[in-house]
Amino acid sequence: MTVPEDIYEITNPKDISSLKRALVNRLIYSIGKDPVETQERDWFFALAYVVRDLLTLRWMESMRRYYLQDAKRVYYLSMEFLIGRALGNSLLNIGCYDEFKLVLEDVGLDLEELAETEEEAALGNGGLGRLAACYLDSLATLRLPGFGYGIHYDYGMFSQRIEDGYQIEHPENWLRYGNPWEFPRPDVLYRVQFRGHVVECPNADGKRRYRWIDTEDVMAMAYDIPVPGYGGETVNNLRLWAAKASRDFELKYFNEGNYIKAVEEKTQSENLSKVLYPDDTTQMGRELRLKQEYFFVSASLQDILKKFRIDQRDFSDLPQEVAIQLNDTHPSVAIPELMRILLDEHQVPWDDAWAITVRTFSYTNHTLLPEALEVWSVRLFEELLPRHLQIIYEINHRFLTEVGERFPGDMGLIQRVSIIDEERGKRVRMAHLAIIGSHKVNGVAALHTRLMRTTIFRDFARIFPDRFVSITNGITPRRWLNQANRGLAKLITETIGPGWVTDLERLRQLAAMADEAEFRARFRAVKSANKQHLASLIAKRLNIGIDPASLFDVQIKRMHEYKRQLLNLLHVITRYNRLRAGLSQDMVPRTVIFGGKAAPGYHAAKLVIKLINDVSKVIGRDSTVAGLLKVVFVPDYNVSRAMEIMPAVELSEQISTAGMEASGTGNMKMAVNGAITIGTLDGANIEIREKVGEKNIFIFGHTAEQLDEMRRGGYDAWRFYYDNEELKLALDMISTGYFSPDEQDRFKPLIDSLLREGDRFAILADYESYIACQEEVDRLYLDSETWTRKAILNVAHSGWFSSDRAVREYAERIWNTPI
Ligand code: GL2
Repeated sequence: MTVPEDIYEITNPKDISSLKRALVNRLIYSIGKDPVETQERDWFFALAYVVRDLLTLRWMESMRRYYLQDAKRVYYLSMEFLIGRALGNSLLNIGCYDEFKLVLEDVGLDLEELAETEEEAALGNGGLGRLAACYLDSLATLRLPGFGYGIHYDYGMFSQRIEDGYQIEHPENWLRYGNPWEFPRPDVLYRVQFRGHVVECPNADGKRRYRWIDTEDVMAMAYDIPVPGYGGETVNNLRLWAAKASRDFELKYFNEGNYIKAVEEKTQSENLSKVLYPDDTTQMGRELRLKQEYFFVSASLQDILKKFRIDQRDFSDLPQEVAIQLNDTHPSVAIPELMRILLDEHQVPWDDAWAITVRTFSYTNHTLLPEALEVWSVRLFEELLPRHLQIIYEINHRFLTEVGERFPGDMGLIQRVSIIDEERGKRVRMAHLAIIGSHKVNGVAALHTRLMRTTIFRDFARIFPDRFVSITNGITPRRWLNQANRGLAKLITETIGPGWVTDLERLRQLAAMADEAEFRARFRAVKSANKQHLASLIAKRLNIGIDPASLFDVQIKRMHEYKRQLLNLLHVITRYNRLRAGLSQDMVPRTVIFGGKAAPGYHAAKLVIKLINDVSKVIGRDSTVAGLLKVVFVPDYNVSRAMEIMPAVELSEQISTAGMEASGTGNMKMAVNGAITIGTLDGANIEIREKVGEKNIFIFGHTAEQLDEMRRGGYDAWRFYYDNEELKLALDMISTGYFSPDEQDRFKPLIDSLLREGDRFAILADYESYIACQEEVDRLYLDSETWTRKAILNVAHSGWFSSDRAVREYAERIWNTPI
């Protein structure tokens, strides 16, 4: 059916009166509230519905366009999408922010305040999930038919409260009032099988055929969330799957007359999509997690193949029509799943099925940390996915045979590259499966990719020399500059025009402005306003006063030993000691801000949170350092908090142990917001240094190679302790209860991990150069003109870190969908 244009309620989104009418209509007819007695949340929902309406039309147009163009589709499979709040972003992307601001003013409401009532969609842990969200924004902005597939968790990332300095986790029921952005699709429903067993059936053509039968099934129901690109022309889709009980369960028990049991089973199977695992750096091998992975992969592949119109097309066309990106190994069971569908359901011969599969998939690796690499016990795999295990064995057998032929006699190689780890009680190595089943494997920064090829995946790089590529991460300038930092965005637009929002490299034009005193003053005024704003938020929410004129020194990210918040604290304590010793003349007043969640079971990381809070308390009470040093822990760090803090950062702490942070993306967000980085030669810091110039970044510490060498020669933690008086003092203060007089050995485990357990993260080795580097920071900050100049150069040279550049690279080098 064709729809006449004049039937649409809002034909011109710039027409304030029609927007207002739509808003009030939604309030009355969709929310069912009388405008005379509404709460802010009601208005928020009414507004969100109007905005969604505007998105929906564009969304349908985009889908029609893709259909007509018969464009190749890109599917981004990810267990996490850390999208955050959508209202502000959507309004800016479709270009109606100011119009809606006026409409709301008319009814006595403030848009910014209203936006605060939105629950944030925290469907991710950290960088990996946020990266997925940035890439969706870029896919839509670049007008690429790129779609996200993930899980519709009832509970996303937990909310963090700090009680007596300790992290307490609370479930975050983000769907409590419903999600106004999503369309539930009860009609888009797929069956996902688990358990059961495999039988071999004779086929008419004499070939063996396998059937997976007697399975326990769960249904996957789709929820669609529109993803607007900048400019509003293209709106793509993020489809999230929620688990629903299959009718089989119910029937079985209802037929037995056991109503309660039937309902109980229903709840059980729906638990599958209940909660996001809140740990991104350790793999626990839990059954529910593997079920979540297969659940969303199976539903997504069924959906992808349905859209490919599998029944009418030749499978060999699939890789020309479809690219599937695996965001880490979490969705890599998609490889045996596609094989299963092709082999068992469509009788495609193995070699053809395998060629199709490898050409369709590509895999992004996000970490080298061994404890984060996914492995599943063969026993669990066999129990849940018996047919997939068979297929994995066959993939492995064929692969190892080939390797054996190419590298005869190298038994060590065969063992090392096998998908099955035989050493620690048979386990399936998902990274090996992902590499073998993909045509491209990418790392997320240059160093990360190099280390991937030379360390953990060295053998694979030899076997598949062309398979490994590096695509450095990026961040969307829409959310992280245009939306988060309205002041700087305005200054930039006034200076170089608005084109930077979709072509971030244009920021380069600001480089010349760094030498102009007037521009520097304006730039400084923006930063200063942002700092004041943050200071007022901290005062309001935490009841802590911070000096907006002090240097804002910020480390915001997940709490992890390799990220070394503890090293930052050692600097804070050293600084405190120097100030108390009367050495304040070389030091600028500083506010050191921390924020980040620790995985609930990660004791060391949680203890660091407590230490930060205890140090903060002691320093806060000491009048001798008042006005010179302050430590603040901002609770519940999330996307919304990040958007408040990023614009106010002056010193960006990116101090991970070299070789351990695959890329980092907070480092990019802060640089583009005019912070100067203090960091190690790790992840994307290296590329930030390349782009902004080594004079405009503070680099310290050992390189990955140096640390490697140091470890091979035997790392002597005690030597660092005895050789540096200030380090010794700081460590002794922590371990003897200076900051925890109520429990003197509270932090002993942290100090033991450094001195007695080998200091895995080389905190002691980098202490001295970190402290020296921090002294340089102070010297530079005293010269505010030079500092500002460097900060401007950071903005000017951060354009390359746009996720538009990254997505373009994926399109050209991996998906074969050049723009
Ligand atoms: C991570 C890496 O630790 C981080 O360095 C990288 O920037 C992001 C995105 O590539 O991926 N890997 C990971 O598991 N999480 C990350 O943040 N959670």
